[in-house]
Amino acid sequence: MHDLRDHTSDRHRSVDDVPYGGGPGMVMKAEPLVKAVEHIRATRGVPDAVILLSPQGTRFTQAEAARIAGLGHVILLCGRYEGVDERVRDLLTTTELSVGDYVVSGGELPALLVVDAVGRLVPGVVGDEQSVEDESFVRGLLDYPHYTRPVDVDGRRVPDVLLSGHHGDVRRWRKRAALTRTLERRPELLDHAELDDEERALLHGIMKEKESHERD
Ligand code: 21W
Repeated sequence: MHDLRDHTSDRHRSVDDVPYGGGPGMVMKAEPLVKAVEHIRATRGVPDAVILLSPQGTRFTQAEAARIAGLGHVILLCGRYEGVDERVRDLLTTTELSVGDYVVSGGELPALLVVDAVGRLVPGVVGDEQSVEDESFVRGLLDYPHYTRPVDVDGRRVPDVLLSGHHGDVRRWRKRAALTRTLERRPELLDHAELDDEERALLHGIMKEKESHERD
């Protein structure tokens, strides 16, 4: 973490100023960010990416997390106020990322999301590597429902198939449940999901069944 105020030269250690052309709010000054990145280059070497967190960025996705996880040295720049001086983009930034279409007060929490999502892709950070591989968004589907003991919670029972011990049936049930959920909640994900032959067949069946329900 680098405090931008350590890279200011005025008495008030200002990191923001009024916008040229007028208007509400304050703008992050360019020089503290430029000097902070210069300090990091001098002490830590040339970064592989300088990422500006901003509402104007392209969407941060699992694919982008995987790309960043393959880099060695990454700087995340966080803004506050109305935005950062445009020359920070021109001079420093290699990538501009948004975490979604909602407003937060600054880039710090978005940066922590990036750190968390990227960090867990670094070998050794998550104990169980398999769980990272299988993950819903890696394959482009929502996850299937999970259950643990006890079998009955307020009369809601665990589906029998999960107690059956038939591993093939369990696998198919989970695939079907993941596809059903994705179709119901996030159908746009299916446009890009990597489905195997069995999943394609299951999805076909689910959609057929849905059609027949819609008719009656
Ligand atoms: C929020 C700065 C809103 C400026 C049009 C013109 C980083 C963020 C941020 C922030 C405004 C991210 C306006 C998703 C986010 C971030 C602070 C603009 C009004 N509209 N991902 N002026 N959402 N946000 N204010 O807010 O720095 S990544």
